Amino acid sequence: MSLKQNIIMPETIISATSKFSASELSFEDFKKIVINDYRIAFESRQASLIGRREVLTGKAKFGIFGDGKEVAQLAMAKAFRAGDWRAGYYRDQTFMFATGISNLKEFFAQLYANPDIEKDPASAGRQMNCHFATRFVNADGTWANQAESMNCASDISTTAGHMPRLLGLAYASKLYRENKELEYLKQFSVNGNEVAFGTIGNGSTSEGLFFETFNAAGVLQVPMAISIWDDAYAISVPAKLQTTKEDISEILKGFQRENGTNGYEIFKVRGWDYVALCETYERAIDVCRREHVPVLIHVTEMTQPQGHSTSGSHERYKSKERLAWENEHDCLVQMRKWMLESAIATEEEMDEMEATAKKHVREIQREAWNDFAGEISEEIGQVSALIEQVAAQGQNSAKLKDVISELKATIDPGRKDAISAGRKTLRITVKEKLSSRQDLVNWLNEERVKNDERFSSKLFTETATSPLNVPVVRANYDDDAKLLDGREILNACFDANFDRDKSIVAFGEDVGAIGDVNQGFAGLQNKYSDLRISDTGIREATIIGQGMGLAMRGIKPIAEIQYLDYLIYATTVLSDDLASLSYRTRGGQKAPVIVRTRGHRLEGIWHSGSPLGLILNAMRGLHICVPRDMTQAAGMYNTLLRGDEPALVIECLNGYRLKERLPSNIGEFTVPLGKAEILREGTDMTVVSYGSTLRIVMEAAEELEKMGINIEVIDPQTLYPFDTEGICGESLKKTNKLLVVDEDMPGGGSAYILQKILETQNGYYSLDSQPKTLPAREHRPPYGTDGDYFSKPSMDDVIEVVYNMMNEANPTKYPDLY
Ligand SMILES: Cc1ncc(C[n+]2csc(CCOP(=O)(O)OP(=O)(O)O)c2C)c(N)n1
Ligand SMILES: [Mg+2]
Repeated sequence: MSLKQNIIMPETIISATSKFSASELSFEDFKKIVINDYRIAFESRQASLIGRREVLTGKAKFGIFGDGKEVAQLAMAKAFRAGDWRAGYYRDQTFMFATGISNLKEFFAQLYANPDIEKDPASAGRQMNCHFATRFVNADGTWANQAESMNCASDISTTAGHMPRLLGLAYASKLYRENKELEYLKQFSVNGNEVAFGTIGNGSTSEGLFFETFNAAGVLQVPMAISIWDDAYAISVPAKLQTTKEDISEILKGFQRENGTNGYEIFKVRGWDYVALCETYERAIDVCRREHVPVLIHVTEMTQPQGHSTSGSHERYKSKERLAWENEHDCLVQMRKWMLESAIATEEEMDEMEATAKKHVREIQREAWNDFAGEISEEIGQVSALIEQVAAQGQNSAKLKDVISELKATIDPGRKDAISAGRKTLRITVKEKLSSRQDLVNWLNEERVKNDERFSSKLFTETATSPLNVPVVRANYDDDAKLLDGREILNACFDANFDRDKSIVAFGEDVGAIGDVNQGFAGLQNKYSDLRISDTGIREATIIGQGMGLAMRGIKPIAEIQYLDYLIYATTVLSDDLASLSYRTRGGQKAPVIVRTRGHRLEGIWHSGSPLGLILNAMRGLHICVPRDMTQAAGMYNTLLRGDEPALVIECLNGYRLKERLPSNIGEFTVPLGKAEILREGTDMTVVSYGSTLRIVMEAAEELEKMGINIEVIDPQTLYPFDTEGICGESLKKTNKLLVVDEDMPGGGSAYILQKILETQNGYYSLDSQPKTLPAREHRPPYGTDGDYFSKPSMDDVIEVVYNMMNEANPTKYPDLY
């Protein structure tokens, strides 16, 4: 029997890395492919070894690597096609090298935190090493062609945090396959044939996000392929303390699809068995792609040759026996052994290849370091020369010489050192008027602009199609405009938008069949199909993830969270993933999800929340819209659906049955983001409020008028961006008094507004009395009308706070109330 017959040659080896068809593949060709695979894995291992050393010698700050996981990733790469997606975690460098999505040079650039997009396209130095991403937003803001490229959603460090988004990436393929109206979006999909590959560590499967995603994908039957890299540990905590029965695929067996049921195809394979891995991936991905069935590939017996990360050593917590077992079952050791036994290469050939690979990786690492350090060294040179000139011209040359020598003595200096030396020089010479000092100031100013771009840019993608650039269209009203319930106004708005743009979808709990709990979507599923308006399980985190994945793939999702109080269940996805996406890729990726929810006062502890402080602090990177009524909400949806940045819209829970006039251009008019509106002009005090408290403030204004107090009421409409024209600050110039009313906790949303008005808008300089906030009490609102009255700001409260501020300023005119 020939060797060729002895060796099973998986189809995937043939199709992924060569043009050959199975029948044409000779043993020589096969050998070449395997040897090339081994070289990729070996180079990847070298990158891990060198990477760790670079951290331990101080050139890089932290390192986490894919050693011990290489061979499975070769197999996964073979099954990966153009148009496919990966959402994974920090162990996947070998997959990235094998597919060509990334390379060694970029790997090292990111390790050093090189802020140049060209050098680290994944994150421009913003993310820790092995956090991968492809850039699918072009420099001009347009979408790259995703159907033709291999795609990688930007990784995050939170374990399992990427899973909800993986669901959405897979769900997009389902919509592209089943909804023929989407065929015009050719740059995103070819008939939904794409698979979304996910990777996750064994320990991270303990997270709720993993289980939530897993179940949702089984329900939705989406082409999602989850690989679990199982090395039996999660840092120091062994499988025994992580997973029931210490075996994740064993306990997930109930998800296996059976005749006539939905569910998964589940595979289990050892992480050092190259042939079995290639076969498994070929079979698993084939069924996933063709049938749109989610698959689980549990890859066991993986190792960590260097331990978890550079933060510690695994000798501390692994037994000698375990360490010895890991040495023996190292996937490279096993693959090498198999190659020798199968006569794919001789020992000498392997040795030679390894020596060349080692040298190659070393060279690339040096180049990456020189790229990074070279630029900084130039800046050090520039600042040193400038400081030298200041020293030569002024009175402080001795001190400045120390600054320069300290700078020059710094080992592996960063930009921080250059800038800090310049700033120190300015402090030392604060009393000197020197032209050279001005040169230094100019240089620092120029560098500040560059460093702002490097380190602080692109919280939003800021493309030409940003919602901030959507033209303002005023709402028009016919003379006989209908007076409708607020929910009907929204319904008309959604109807018009779904009709206009076939890529819009909406989903959430009770959104489909009944058209949401307040009937904003009533009747629209029947009209537009359940591919566009659909129900989901009770799974807030993956509702947002579903939205994220869709939005990344060119579909425009409205992802609904039933009540604002339940947004907290989705906070990890909103905060860690969605809000940081543009920033962490420096504008290379976007996910314009519109999160729709309803909140503020209604009834009880979990249906009356208004946690704007939490939202504003956790979700910078989303626009935060707080419409006072449904018409304003409709205008905001019209804006957001024409833009391409993520946003949260919080409708007023108690506003759906209040009557509003229907604009004749309900699907067209837009409410611009960041545009505050003066609802009532006044001269005595500026009162800023938003959402449900605005109506109370307006009612209080009537009463106050009768008491001779004339308040100006301003609705910022969006809290992020906040009043970009400074209308609040301008108003203070007239009234000199400021009150902010909301129903968040003290120091929450109202404190944010104070900071914006007093500091950003310089409102402080216009005040003649202490600015005040009138928020809710520090506990959540109890159930019932009295619970609301005694814990949230009431009309009485607003009147009294305003009156007392007037009383303090002029007690004669406004005597004590009581
Ligand atoms: C939400 C969250 N909790 C904790 C951590 C800290 N942490 C980083 S990696 C890790 C272990 C992950 O183990 P596993 O999923 O098995 O992956 P492995 O590193 O073993 O490949 C932990 C606890 C984190 N990054 N995110
Ligand atoms: Mg693990």
